[in-house]
Amino acid sequence: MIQGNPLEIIILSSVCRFFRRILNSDLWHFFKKNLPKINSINVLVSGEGAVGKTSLVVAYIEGRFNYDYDPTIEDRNCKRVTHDGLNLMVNMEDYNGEYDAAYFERLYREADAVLLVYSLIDNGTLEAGLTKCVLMNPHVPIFIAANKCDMDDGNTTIAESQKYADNTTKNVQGSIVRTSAKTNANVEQIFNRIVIKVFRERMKVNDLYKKVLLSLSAQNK
Ligand SMILES: Nc1nc2c(ncn2[C@@H]2O[C@H](COP(=O)(O)OP(=O)(O)O)[C@@H](O)[C@H]2O)c(=O)[nH]1
Ligand SMILES: [Mg+2]
Repeated sequence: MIQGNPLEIIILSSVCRFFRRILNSDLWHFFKKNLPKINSINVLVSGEGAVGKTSLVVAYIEGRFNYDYDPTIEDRNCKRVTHDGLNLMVNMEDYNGEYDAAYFERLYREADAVLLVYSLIDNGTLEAGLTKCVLMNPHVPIFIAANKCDMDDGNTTIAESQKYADNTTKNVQGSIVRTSAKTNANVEQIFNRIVIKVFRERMKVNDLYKKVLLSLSAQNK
């Protein structure tokens, strides 16, 4: 039997009910999931060894070509960008294929998009990279960079590769982009496509989300 002033009990139980309703609401779940990364996106840069993943990330962040071959251990790299008046942070996880399955799974779970890199001058790197990627069953968009285009004299047709990729998974976004970390060709463009796609999807989910982002961007100016 609860002792106390009936008015206090009524107020207390109303307050409890109010909080329970908030905790069960869709909006609460949406923010709980997205608040920690409200203005950032995680791009998993995936692909076979030596196709140019690290070089593309360095070219995107620093605008320079990474001449020293440096097998990646684990690199989390970030770049600030503005899109549609919003200040955003792009986190790139540069994946080295030697990690165990659990680690690979975590990277895929945390990713908002995958940038699958293959080398135009290394046959089989698209098939091998995409097969591993699809095995993880990612529910996120996959963008494909055909890298080292400075070395193929512009001769390699990517029509076959595109057909192969589209037949392998429906998550492939648009057309394969020919890139070169060495000449910086299309590097900014492919990351921009990823940013735009991920944020458009998020904006669709909730209008309030955009308002929060806009106010965060205004504060950070
Ligand atoms: N010519 C040329 N070489 C590249 C390009 N991207 C990477 N490389 C070279 O390819 C090798 C592997 O690059 P790296 O970024 O370490 O590959 P990762 O293992 O996929 O991270 C290095 O010697 C790079 O200098 C590119 O676009 N053009
Ligand atoms: Mg690397």
